[in-house]
Amino acid sequence: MGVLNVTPDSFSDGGRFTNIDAAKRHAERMAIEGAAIIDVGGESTRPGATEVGSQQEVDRVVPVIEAIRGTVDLPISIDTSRAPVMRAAVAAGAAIINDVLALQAPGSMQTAVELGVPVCLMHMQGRPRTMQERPRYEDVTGEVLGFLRERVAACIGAGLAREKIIIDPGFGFGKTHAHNVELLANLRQLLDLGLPVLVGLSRKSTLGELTGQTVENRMAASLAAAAIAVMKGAQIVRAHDVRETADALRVVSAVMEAEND
Ligand code: YH5
Repeated sequence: MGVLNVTPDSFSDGGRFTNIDAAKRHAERMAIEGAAIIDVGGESTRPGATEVGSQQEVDRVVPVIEAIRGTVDLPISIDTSRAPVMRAAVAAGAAIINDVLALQAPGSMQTAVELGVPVCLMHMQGRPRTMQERPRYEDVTGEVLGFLRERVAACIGAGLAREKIIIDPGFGFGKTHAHNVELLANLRQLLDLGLPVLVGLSRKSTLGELTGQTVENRMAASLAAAAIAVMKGAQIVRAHDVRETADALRVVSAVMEAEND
């Protein structure tokens, strides 16, 4: 899954066109480099990020989805928690909902059920603005697994087919660096739910903490983390550096396929 961040638009039509065109070219590049899904996001979920309105989020993502739908032959996921954005994005051509709030926002569960597309349910402790203040767990992996089990049950209860659910432990979302490392080490526990696991570790601050590298110099750390996650059973890897991640995961896949019994 290649990350396509839709940056805030400039006010001029010229600036807007340039942003949409740049996003389109980036999506095309990720497709060539081996992405299987393009993840379009119009609101920053980074710690401390300020929220934009739903309409503003729609205005950012819809033109980009429309622009890439024709030219890139890959499923597009929409990284959003808001029902109106889910509706507009799916109407524009998105085929997957990627929700860091696991369909807990008002109206989002019903909307996802109605839209009938696959959904990624992610774990987060707290909410983006404050989630990194003092994350606390008795047993991080057990608590993440318990939360995801409850959300999966709630979604199935609301009418979403089990076959349409993907789960994600939410690295960096209300977790200390130690929590993130523990969660990655114990990722196999999430396979208990019998659903595909998606991970997003690319460039995240735990990798900065482990290596001392700035965000633009975390590729090697991100590739190591992606390889570990897939060896522990992850099926989808959300990544910024698609070509390098695809190469790293080709090596992992070959070794996994060669393992005896
Ligand atoms: C995720 O894990 N993450 S947005 C902080 C960084 C670097 C990267 C510099 N959306 C996930 O990528 N969706 C995001 O520090 C996601 N899983 C799913 N399903 C955060 C991000 C990032 C944040």
